Amino acid sequence: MPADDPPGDEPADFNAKLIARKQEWARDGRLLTGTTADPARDRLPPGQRLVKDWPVLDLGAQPDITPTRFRLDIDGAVRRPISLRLDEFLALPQQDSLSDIHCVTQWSRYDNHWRGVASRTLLDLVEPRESARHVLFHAHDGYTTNVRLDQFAAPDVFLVHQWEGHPIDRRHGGPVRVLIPRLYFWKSPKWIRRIELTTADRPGFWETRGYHNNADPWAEERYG
Ligand SMILES: Nc1nc2c(c(=O)[nH]1)N[C@H]1C(S)=C(S)[C@@H](COP(=O)(O)O)O[C@H]1N2
Ligand SMILES: [Mo]
Repeated sequence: MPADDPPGDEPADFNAKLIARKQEWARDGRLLTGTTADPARDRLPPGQRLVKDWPVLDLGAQPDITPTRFRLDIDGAVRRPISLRLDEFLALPQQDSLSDIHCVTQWSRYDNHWRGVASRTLLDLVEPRESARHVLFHAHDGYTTNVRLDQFAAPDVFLVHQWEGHPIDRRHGGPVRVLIPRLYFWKSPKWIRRIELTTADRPGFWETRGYHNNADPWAEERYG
């Protein structure tokens, strides 16, 4: 652990060794195959291998978000900011979805069954301003990650609370995490706390540590 408090938004309680190793990977361009693939034809992105289990990866804090502690704020460049309790979130229209996971550390997992609220449903509630172009996600462990608003608004993007018919457990970001299946999985924050719509792009935790801002697995946008 660093001697000084981490600045600003950064996690107070994180795995410094893991972060240093992943930053080294980015510096060295580890795992790059130098090829690209067509998502319409190639289900498995370049340089990925399939796993059957579901690995756990995070900064090491794994906060315990009880229903009492749960809050989901969606604010920033919106006309109607909202702040939802867990019961209010669960009372929104729910959808089932099926998608694959692609993690930048090279594992992919096919056919995950999810249940949750579509990003579209949430965006319709908050009414983004015309100036809104980007999204910055803030999680309970201090983690942040950024995507473009059109990437968040895609029809396969959900805030999920069930995986394979069961509540998502704490290690995987329960009670509620974001799911953006067509980007590397670091763009899918666990223990989501706040979704901030912005006019300017603000890079998140890994994006400021050598990881690609866009993170398309088929273009192998691992680092950059
Ligand atoms: N809040 C939060 N979300 C996070 C992370 C994190 O450290 N904190 N790690 C990201 C990374 S790097 C990955 S690969 C995935 C891993 O999710 P999993 O542990 O459910 O497989 O979560 C992403 N979302
Ligand atoms: Mo990751």
